[in-house]
This record gives sequence, structure tokens and C-alpha cells, in this order.
Amino acid sequence: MPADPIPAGVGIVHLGLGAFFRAHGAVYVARAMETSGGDWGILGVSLQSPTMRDALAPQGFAYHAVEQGPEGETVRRIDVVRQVLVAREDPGAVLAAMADPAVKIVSLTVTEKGYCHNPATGALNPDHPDIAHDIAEALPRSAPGYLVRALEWRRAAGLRPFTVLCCDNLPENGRVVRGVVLDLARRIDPALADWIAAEGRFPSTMVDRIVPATKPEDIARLRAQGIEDNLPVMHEPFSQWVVEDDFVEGARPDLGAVGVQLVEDVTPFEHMKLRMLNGTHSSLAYLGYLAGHETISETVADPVFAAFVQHLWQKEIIPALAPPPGVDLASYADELLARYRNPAIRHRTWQIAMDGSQKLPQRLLGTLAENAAAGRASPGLMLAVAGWMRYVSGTDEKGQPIEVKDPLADELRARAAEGVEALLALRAVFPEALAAQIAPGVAAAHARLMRLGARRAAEEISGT
Ligand code: CS2
Repeated sequence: MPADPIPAGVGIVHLGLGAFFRAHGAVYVARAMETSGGDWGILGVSLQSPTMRDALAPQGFAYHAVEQGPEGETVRRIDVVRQVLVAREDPGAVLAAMADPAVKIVSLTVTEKGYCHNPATGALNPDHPDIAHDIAEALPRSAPGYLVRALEWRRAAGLRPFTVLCCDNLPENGRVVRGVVLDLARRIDPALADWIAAEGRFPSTMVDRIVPATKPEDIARLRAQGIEDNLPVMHEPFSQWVVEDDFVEGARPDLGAVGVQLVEDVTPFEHMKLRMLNGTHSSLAYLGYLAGHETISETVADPVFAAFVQHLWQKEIIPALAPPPGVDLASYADELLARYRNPAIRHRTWQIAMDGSQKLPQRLLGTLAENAAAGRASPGLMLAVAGWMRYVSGTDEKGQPIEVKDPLADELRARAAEGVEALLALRAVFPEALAAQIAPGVAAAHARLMRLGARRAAEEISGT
């Protein structure tokens, strides 16, 4: 079966080798190997583009992770990636690597849209063109397709499955991936689905580190210090990884030795992080962008938005959350604001604004639904949703075009032209009952936003 043996020492295949995993999971794995050993080298896979492989191959797949704190930078060389494959060029080689007996874990950061699911329900979208392809053809295109076909190879070879370790910002991410994989497997071979259901492991994880896209000036700054790197990663000092300790045969790096929190139930951590961090990140991204702010640190340096984000936490988000064991949510919010303020991190509002249709449900709409059920007002979250609606219309407050990146961008623009109701009728994002509940509030927030602009509308809410 496997045509080319994988490099020695590989124990993990990672799908979607982007900046985030290189600055987060890969750093933990490298430190765990330094501390406790083990064959946990990483074979990275890019599903589409050869950029990562072409940048890293000439430097033996090692790269630099640059910690950017308010007081300066610390550079660390990470040498844990052993090879990078480009799935589109050679899907068979990727399946062979995933089916190699040495591989115990397949981790993923393929972004929210990479799971080909319905963001509002979490279920597989069988009409997704890549999923339709992957049901019919043995060589897949989608991330769920790679997981299912590689598991099929392993079953045929009499191997145990690998652990699927999702590292994307989805609520109960392990359960979402398990559901998507089982649904796809059942459409291909029900016996395969039964085997995965019985033998497979899909621990949920909460991942956190702010990792803005690497800019040409970052590469030039390192070069000026004598460090040559085609594609380093920039990240903040903070890092957190909470993982459900549920791996096939218990096989994993010694993550506990390097600060990963291994827990039985990750759900309260995920809810806290997705709603408090990502929820306010998206709110600040849409409203901050519309107000003319380029980065998150610029946005919260504006006192109006600093007050607005604190209003969101204190009045609208924290009241709907159950804190994880041992966590004080008010202190967590203070820490988040300090992280957002870090001026060394230039995280563009435009970058975070991407793929809103895939992000809104878990970041904003869950809180909105719970507040509505509890009779709590959510004027700030309604304004954030209205900000997204104005953003996806493709025109900013000065009449300038916005480059909207979203898998549904065309549909969003068309609906935005029709108005708030047409956007609320998009069932991939807004469940019917929630849409009805929030319609008056979002319409009013949208009207204020159009009349006052994002900054003054935010100011009105937090009373600054
Ligand atoms: C951000 C996240 O781009 C985005 O949508 O909200 O990437 C965020 O920086 C990370 O989740 C932080 O852990």
C-alpha cells in the first residue's frame, strides 16, 4: 500500500499546515518531544496550495516562531515538521502517509469551512461539491474525505484508526468532526462507518493563541537580524491548549508535561473561548473595520471600542456562560483586553472578518439565543451582527469597496442588497426560530449603524 515510506520519526499527520498550527500545536509537540521524547515528528499537508511546502522545503521544514510581546521579540527555531505534502498534487501519497502504521494522530486546522458542514447545525453538507466528489471517487478533495478514505485504508490493512485531533475554532470540535466523518463514511460504506464509530477517537480541543498572518516586513526584520526564513510565524506570548484525554491506545506526545490541560470535558473551555475571545474578535473586526481601524490593537486603543468590548463581556456574554472549573470570567476578560492591546501584534480586522458566515453561529449567535431565552437584552451583539451585514454588503462607510472573503460572499452580497430580512433568512447561518427572535433588534441596530456609523453606534451602546 504506502508507496513512499514516510520520514523516520513521524507520528502525526497534520492537515492544513498554516501559520496557526505552526505557532501553536507544533510548538507544544516540539517541546513535548524535547521534554519526554517519542516519535512525534509532524508530516504536514496543504490541501490546495504548494506555498508552504515550497517555502519550507529549502530550509529542511524548520522555521522560526517569533513571540511578539509589548517589550520585544523572542525568536525560537522549531524543528518538528519532517515533510510537507500538497494533497492536490498527489492525493494517494497523503492517504499513504495517513495510513502508515507509525502515524497515531491526524490533527487538523482546515478553518471552519474546511469541514464542509452546515455552520448552523454542525451536520455534513452532502451538497458541498467536494463532498459529492468524495462520495463518488476514491481519491478525495475535502478534509473529511481524506479522514474517511485514510481510515478505510487502515481498516483494510488491519490497523487501528488514528486519533482525529481537531484544532479549529468550532464548538465541541471533536464531536462535529466525528459527526461529519461518520456521515460521509456511511454514504461510502456503512460497515466502515460502524468500525470508525466503535474504534475511532475524536477528542475535542480548545486552542488559543493570536497568530496574525506573516507580513513581508516580518521576514525582512528577521533577515536584518541575520535570520533567514522564507515563512516564519508571528505570535503573541499567550498560549492555551485544552484537550480531552481520549486517544486511540492512549498514544500521544507528553502534552501534559508542557502545559497542555488534559481534561475530561472541554466544552466549558470551548464556550468561554469561542464566545469571549472569538465573539468579541469578530465584533471588533466588523465594527472596527467599518470605523476605519486596521488592526485589533488600533481598534481597542480607541476608547469607544475599549468600552464597547467591555460592555459585551460584562453585560451580554459572561451572564450567559458557565465558567470552566477554576476560571474567573471577569479576570479572563481583563486578560483578553490586555492581549488585544498588545501593540506588537498587528492582527488585521480584515483578516478576522473573513469567513463570517462560518463563524457567526458559534461566536455570536449562541449567546444571542441564550440571552433571548433568558430575557436579557443584547444590543451590542445585535450591533455586531448588523456590522457583519453591512460589511458583507461589500461597501464601507465611505462608499469604498470591501474585499469580502467568504465561501458565501456572492450570496451574502446579493442578500445584503435586499436588506436585513433577506440575510436573516439564510438558514446556513440563522436557525429559523432565532432569526424570528432577533429580527427586530438586528433591524434596529442596522438602521442605527447606517445612520450613525459604527463608531457612534458602538458609543451609544456602551454609553461612553
Ligand atoms: C480570530 C482567531 O481570525 C480569527 O477569526 O478570531 O484566529 C483568533 O485569533 C484565535 O482563535 C485566537 O486563539
